[in-house]
Amino acid sequence: MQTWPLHAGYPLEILDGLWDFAFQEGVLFREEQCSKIEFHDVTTVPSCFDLQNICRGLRGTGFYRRRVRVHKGRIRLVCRGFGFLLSVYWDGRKIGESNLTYSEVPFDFLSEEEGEHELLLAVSNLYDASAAPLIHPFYDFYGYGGLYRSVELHQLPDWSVDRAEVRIVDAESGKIRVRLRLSGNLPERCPAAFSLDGAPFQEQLLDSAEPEMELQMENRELWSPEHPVLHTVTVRTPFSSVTERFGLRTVKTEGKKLLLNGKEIRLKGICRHEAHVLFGVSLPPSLILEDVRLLKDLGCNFVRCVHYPQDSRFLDLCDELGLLVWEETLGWGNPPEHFRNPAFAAAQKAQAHRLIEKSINHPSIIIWGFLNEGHSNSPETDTLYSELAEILRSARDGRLISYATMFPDDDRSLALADIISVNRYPGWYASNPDLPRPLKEIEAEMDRLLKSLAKRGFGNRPVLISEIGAGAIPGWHDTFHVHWSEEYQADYVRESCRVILGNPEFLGLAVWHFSDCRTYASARALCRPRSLNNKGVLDEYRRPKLAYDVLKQAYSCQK
Ligand code: ADA
Repeated sequence: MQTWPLHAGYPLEILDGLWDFAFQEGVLFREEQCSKIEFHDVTTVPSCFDLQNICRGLRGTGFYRRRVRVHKGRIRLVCRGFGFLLSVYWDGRKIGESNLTYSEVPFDFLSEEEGEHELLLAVSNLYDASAAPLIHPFYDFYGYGGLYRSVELHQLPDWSVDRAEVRIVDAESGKIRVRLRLSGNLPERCPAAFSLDGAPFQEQLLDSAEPEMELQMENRELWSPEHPVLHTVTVRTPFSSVTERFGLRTVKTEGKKLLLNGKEIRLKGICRHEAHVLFGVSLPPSLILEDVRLLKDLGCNFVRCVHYPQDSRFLDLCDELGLLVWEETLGWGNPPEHFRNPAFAAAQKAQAHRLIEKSINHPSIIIWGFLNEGHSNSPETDTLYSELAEILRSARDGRLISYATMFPDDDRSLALADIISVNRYPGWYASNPDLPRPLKEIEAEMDRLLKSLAKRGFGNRPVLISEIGAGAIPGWHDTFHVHWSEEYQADYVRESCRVILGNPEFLGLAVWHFSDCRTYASARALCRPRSLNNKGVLDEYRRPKLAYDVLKQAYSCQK
């Protein structure tokens, strides 16, 4: 399915559909395997191979093969999302590899001949800290293998305009700066024409080393969750054109407040893994749309996209239907030893750059995050935390930087964050499980947290509770409202909203979690029944638990 931006002027094929497929268990892909593979199966792209009969739940390498017909010249293959380690072969020749699990990655190369060619993609879902350092088996979400999202084949002209990145210079007056990303054999001066919101094209001659232009919008309507007004800019060059969609809006903090278009806004949010038990992390478009509708129905104005870069189709819909978004790099509870691994740091930084490139024009994204619950109280994490904050901040695009910490009392990097985001589960992972009223822990912990942050000098920063929640087994009811009952979860969500939204010291919250989703049974047998993280207000098939209506009620009462 096509997402923004739209490309024109050259052939672009989306290679979704049936591909030849073979799977080798337990084997991390090696070059010499390539020619010896026998293909007896087929699979669909996109999908997770380890959800399919042939290799369900297994770890190894999946080989995808198909033939494509192309011109002689520049080719770009775009893989919009895969896990974990991808190698790309063209007529048996390696053209690239990537370990940026969940990122959108382009591979540029030359086709020497016009005609049919063999494309082979090898994708491994084996855990390997040096080859695929971003993902680890202790993460609390299932690591699926495969080509999760579409693969695209761009037959590029001699030179092309690939992206037009829009920076808002002044939202009120409608002044924007458009920076082009060009590729190929560029002339020194690029003739270009641009059109805003479909108006007649205007010509410009650009310096290809600095292809930037400042433009003035006629229609200056602002984007907001209530009025998600979107604009377009089309940039035409002699052989290609690109149309980007964007919104005019400002986001900044003022003391403890978040201002959207100059007005204070509080965040009523939820965390969402892009996952479903039947589809893994390869969601069909109808389900993505349904998820966005459910988020709107809940009364959310904010979604924290956990814990990796998300499908552009979801982000497109957040732009269109008006949801504020937090998007982050892949990470989960990473300990100091990961920070000592240069491959981990390099992949994190590369993924942050990819995040910017992919998502730069989404007005819905207001926060860029990284490294969920990394061990940010350890000195060994300092460097990478500041490097990631710097990369994301350098995009200078009116977004805020944050990361979810679980060490608010001794976190070393809080000064880097525009918004202090804390994950907390008082009364669920109760400090005193014998307490007859564990829900009381919520208010006590929130008060304690604010005091502790103030004591550490962060009393004047916005504070977001980036996770809070309780598990419930769908359909399990209990008159005592004990842990795991739908009743306890509903009480928990009600109390969390009362305490957090009722206290203006908090910017808001993102309830953990949208829907139940798969994690590992083995390591977490005692706290992850059904092998799912059961803290969804919806179950794994998007059926509401009691907490759904409670949350909806809490969010609809709060302006
Ligand atoms: C953490 C983590 C989540 C999830 C949650 C839980 O805060 O960030 O991914 O694991 O805990 O359910 O305990």
